Amino acid sequence: MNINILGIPMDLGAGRRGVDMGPSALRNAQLCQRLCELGHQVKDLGDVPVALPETIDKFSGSGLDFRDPILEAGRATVERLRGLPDGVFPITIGGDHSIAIGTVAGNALRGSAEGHRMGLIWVDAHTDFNTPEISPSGNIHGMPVAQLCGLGDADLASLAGDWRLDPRDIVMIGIRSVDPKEAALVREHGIKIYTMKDVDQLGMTRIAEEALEYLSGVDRLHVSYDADALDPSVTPGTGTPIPGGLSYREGHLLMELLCESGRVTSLDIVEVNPILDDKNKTAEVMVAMAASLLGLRIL
Ligand code: 6HN
Ligand code: MN
Ligand code: MN
Ligand code: MN
Repeated sequence: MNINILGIPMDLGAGRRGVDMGPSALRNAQLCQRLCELGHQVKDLGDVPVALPETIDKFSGSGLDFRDPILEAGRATVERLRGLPDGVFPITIGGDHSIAIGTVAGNALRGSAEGHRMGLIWVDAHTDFNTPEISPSGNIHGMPVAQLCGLGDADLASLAGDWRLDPRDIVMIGIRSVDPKEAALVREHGIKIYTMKDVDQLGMTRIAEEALEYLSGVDRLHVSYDADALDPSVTPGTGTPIPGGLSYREGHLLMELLCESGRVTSLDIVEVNPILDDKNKTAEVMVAMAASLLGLRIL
C-alpha cells in the first residue's frame, strides 16, 4: 500500500502546551520505518504550517480561543488531503484532536466534489462533541466531532464545504469522560457509543464486529485514534488522561480486527504530548497501534 504521512503540529486546541511536538515524537518512534518494514511504500509529506501561540492573538476572530489559526491550519490540511492521488492511505499525525475537523473533511472530499459517505471510528476517552456554547473549557479539541456534524462554529464547520458527517455514521469506542451537556447532545444525535463499561462487558472482538456491521453502508472509513483512549499506564504522555482506559492488548486487538476487515481508508494519531511522557513511550505505543492497523497477516 502507498501510505502518506502528514504532520499537524497543533496545540492551539488543547489546554496544555507540548502536544504540538507529537509529530516529532511519532517520527522519532520510527513511524515510517515500522510501516516500511511491513512492506508498504511510505512517503512523509512533512508538516502543515501551524501558528505559534506566542506570535498571535488568542482571541482573534470569533471569541473562541485560537479559532482563526485553527481554521487556517484546517484549510491547509483539507487542501493537502484532497490533492492526494487515489489509492493513497493517509496517516495524519497530531497535534491535538482539533486537527480532526480538517482531516476527516479532507478525506471525505478526496476524489469527490460533493464528498463521500464517510464512516468515523472515534477511539477516545472523550466524545469530543462539545460546542462553543456548552463547552466547560472552551478548548476546540473537545469539539471536533460536533463541528464535523455541522454544529458549533459556522466557519469551522464549513472547512468541509457543504459536506457534513452524518451522526449515524459515527462509532465511538473507549468513552469514559463526557461533560454533562455534551452527553445530552451526543444522545440527541444518536451517536453509537461503546463506553469502557461496554468494553469490559462485551469485549473488543464483539465491539469491532458490531461497529463494522453498523458502518457497513459507508464508502470511506476513517479511524481517529486519541492516545488518551488507552489507559494512562500505557500512554502517560497525553494532556487529558482518564483512568480506566483500554489495555495495550484491547487497543491492538481493535486495530488488528479493523486491519482484517480491509475497510479502513485513513487514520489520525493525536494527543501525543512528549512533555508529559516517559521517554517517548506514548509515541512508541501509538506507532505500534498504527502498525497493527496496517499490518500484513503473517501467521
Ligand atoms: N481530547 N471534554 C473536555 C473538554 O475540554 O471539552 C476534554 C476534551 C478532551 C479532548 O482529548 O481530544
Ligand atoms: Mn479526543
Ligand atoms: Mn464515494
Ligand atoms: Mn480524548
